[in-house]
Amino acid sequence: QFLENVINHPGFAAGTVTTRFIDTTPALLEFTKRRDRASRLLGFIGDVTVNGHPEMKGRKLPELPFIKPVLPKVDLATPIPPGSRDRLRALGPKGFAQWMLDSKPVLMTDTTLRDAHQSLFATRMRTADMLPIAPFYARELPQLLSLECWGGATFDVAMRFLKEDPWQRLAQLREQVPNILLQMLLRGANGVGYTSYADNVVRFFVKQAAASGIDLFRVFDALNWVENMRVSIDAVLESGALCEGAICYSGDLFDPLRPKYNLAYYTGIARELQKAGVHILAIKDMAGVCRPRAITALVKALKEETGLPVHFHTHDTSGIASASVLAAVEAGCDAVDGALDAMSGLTSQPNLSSMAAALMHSERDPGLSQHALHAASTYFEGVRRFYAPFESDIRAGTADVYRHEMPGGQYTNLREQARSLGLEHRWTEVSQAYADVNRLFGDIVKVTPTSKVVGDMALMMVANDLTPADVENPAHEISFPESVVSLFKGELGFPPDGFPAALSRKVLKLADGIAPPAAYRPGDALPPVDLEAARAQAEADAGMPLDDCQLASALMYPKVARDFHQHLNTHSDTSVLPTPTFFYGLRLQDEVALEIDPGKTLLVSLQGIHDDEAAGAVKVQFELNGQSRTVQVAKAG
Ligand code: 3PY
Ligand code: ZN
Repeated sequence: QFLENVINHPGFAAGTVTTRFIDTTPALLEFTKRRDRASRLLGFIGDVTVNGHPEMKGRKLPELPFIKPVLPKVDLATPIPPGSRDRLRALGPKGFAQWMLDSKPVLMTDTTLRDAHQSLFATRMRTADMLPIAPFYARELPQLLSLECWGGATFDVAMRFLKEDPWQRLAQLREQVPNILLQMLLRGANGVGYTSYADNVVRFFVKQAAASGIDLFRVFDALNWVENMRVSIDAVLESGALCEGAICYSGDLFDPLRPKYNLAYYTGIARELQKAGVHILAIKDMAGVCRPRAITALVKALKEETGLPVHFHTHDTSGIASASVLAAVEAGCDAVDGALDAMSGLTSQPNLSSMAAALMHSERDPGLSQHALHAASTYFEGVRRFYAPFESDIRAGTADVYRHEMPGGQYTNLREQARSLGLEHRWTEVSQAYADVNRLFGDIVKVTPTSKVVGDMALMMVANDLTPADVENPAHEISFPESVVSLFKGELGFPPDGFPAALSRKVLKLADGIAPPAAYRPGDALPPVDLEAARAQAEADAGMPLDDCQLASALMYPKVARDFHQHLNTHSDTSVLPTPTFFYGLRLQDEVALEIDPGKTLLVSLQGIHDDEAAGAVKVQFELNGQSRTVQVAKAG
């Protein structure tokens, strides 16, 4: 085909070609490239069809075929109404914050595209399931404050497990939703990772995220240490985006036996965040333990103390989180988070649509269309079925969350970790160990990445049948997980009262008389990364040139990014596959349309599967755009 292309090219026929003809005439290679991409995709589909998706190993597969999610009709020719993003553009971040304060209707953030699936099915929602509904959001739900759709665990999971580019997801959502603020969760100095990054890496990441479409950054620190948030806050402010400084809620405001997390603790952090220049304060109740009475007091105190708008985020693990959200609204909270019906409840956010309905005809009515919310939720009801194997087997809210205080966003991930270690049947012990570890560590804020450390330790204790007394006993030798050693070294920062000295000594194996490390900011101990040298290394690893966004991925997750880029090289961009095809392959006569480039579609159907015993392989026969194509797939294990 390549030779044919050369011979048929008018330049070749006219004898005007030079030695640079091939370089300057990329169309010659087009067929080869296209055929290549199609073959690689067929190879991937064939492999999943024959061997199953590696991510599905050991999971209970759903019944196939799926009922197609019902996508609400939207006329793409309808003009997109102005929304919060247009307001941000008109008013600037400070003016926008003032508008939030002035707004009578409560503002609502929909977390369906980030925290809801992170908390319900281990962050596995693929871009292919987000994009179809995006134009509907833009046209039918423009009253939303924001769509939380990026950051947190989505960045890592997109590349590591879904084999898709988080930056591409952001760009595509941005294109489809130009009018509503796109919001991300940023873990301060931990970026979207589980460790501290050099200051210039954090700044570089924020710059790319803002340039790629994030309007509202919710920034937190896993130990509520504002000093450790400054670099990221400054970077957000410099980008011109909205900066929401989050205070992580822990414990119980009114528990007299646990005075550490009292009102003064929270108002102190709020004052520091205000001084740091944030436009909005968030109360981030990552575990869903903020009771109605506590949120009422907290909202009032933070608003009184700072005069900043307050945005409340919680999880419904207890089953009664909406009571706290409605109490927050009643207390004057400016904005609240929820998820669409089908993606709400349990470890996810409380039900946005029901809370909006509860507020109807009050002066704080958010003004969202119930009809539109329902239609969008119906779509996600269908989408959620694709991910059934990733869901944990919880059916009801539980007051147990007040005991273990596990973040909703961590719950399904920790269960996943337990499963992979063969400990799922001992989940009750794991959750008790989680609570025990928190006490041993000095009752710390537990949110990514500190929550992961607590989780690692809890799993280790259950796996090795260790009691809290064993852990505390200086004579009982324990091999602590690496993440625990790193935490006690201060590599994620320090709680205001430090870590318990005796356990620090044991974890860090300090000789008598040697003091545990004094508080320091991890960023101060990390030299700046030479970005161009890092790019050269990452490009060599990936075997392709990387733009600034891809470099930011490699800086956050060198190995995950390398593996992902290698997946692209081997299979091409598998994010174009519909989710049932990606995870479950095709069944005989199934046909799918894959848009590999705008306007370029491959029609693929499965025609036959034939065992080739002698070769230990399977021949998978497809029809590709009307032509028969066979790929040979090696049989796994
Ligand atoms: C994350 O950091 O991913 C969280 O969701 C924390 O709550
Ligand atoms: Zn959350």
